Formats: sequence, structure tokens, C-alpha cells
Amino acid sequence: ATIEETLVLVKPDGVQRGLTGEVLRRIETKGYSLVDIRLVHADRAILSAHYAEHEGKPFYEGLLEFMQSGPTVAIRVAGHRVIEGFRSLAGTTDPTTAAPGTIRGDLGRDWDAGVLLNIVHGSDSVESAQRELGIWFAA
Ligand code: YYY
Ligand code: MG
Repeated sequence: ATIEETLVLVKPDGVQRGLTGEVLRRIETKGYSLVDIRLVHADRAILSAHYAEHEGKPFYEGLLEFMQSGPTVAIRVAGHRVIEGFRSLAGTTDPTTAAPGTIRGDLGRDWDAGVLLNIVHGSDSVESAQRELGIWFAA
């Protein structure tokens, strides 16, 4: 097996809507392991590091604002090809068109202040996962 670790975030919209348990259920029933979990009310420093690749895009400021609007649940998840696997469970970025059966497709719906509210984040590569886990699980 190719065991990887990824960072999953239940974003403030997901936490506020009471979907943390549903996201954890989907991760666990897929067979992935929860390695660590914490509730974080993220500040701008964490978020500007996490979303550095998006700086300057039209949705960037709204995204950082939204991500500071309430607590986020950060989860370290391990499993065979879990980085690609969780992205598949999450579905595509826009919840309106994300496939049914995915987290975003089944549970996501909204758009607010120019930002897509899509419930979860999942790292997109081994390099991103290591970088992002270091940000959210810094001592
Ligand atoms: O990796 P993923 O979350 O699916 O999408 P990214 O392109 O990395 O964008 C990060 C985050 O930014 C996305 O989850 C919602 C928000 N966003 C947006 O509000 N509007 C866009 N057109 C693109 C992204
Ligand atoms: Mg991304």
C-alpha cells in the first residue's frame, strides 16, 4: 500500500451546519484512519499561509474572511492514496455542480459574498499535504 497523510478541514460552514460528524463518518466508512483532530478558530496568519497560492484572486479576501467567521475542524487523515481519495470523496470545488454522492455534491449548496461555501478542504498533493499539516498542526 502507498500510505499517505492528508489535511482535511471541515470549514466554518460545515461546522456551523452540524456536518462535522457526517464528514468524519464518510472518512471512516471509506476506511481511512483519523490520526489527529483539533478545533481551530483560524486567524489571518494561518489562512494566508494555507491559501498562499490563491493570493490576488478575486475570491481571496472573501475566502479569508469567511474562513475566520467561525471554528474549523482540522483532521490529519491517513490511508492508501488518501490525498487523491479524499479529493474524490469531497467532489469538485463548486457545490452546485459537484457530483451527487460526494460531500460537496450531497451537502453543499451555497455561495456568499463571492465565495463558494463547499464544506470541506482536502490537500491536493503530497507536497501540499505536508505543508498544510505543518500549518494546522503546528505545536
Ligand atoms: O481545492 P479546492 O478547495 O477544490 O479549490 P481551490 O481552487 O483550491 O480553491 C480554494 C477555495 O477557494 C475553494 O474551496 C473555494 C474558494 N473558491 C471560490 O470561492 N471561488 C472560486 N472560483 C474558486 C475557489
Ligand atoms: Mg485547493
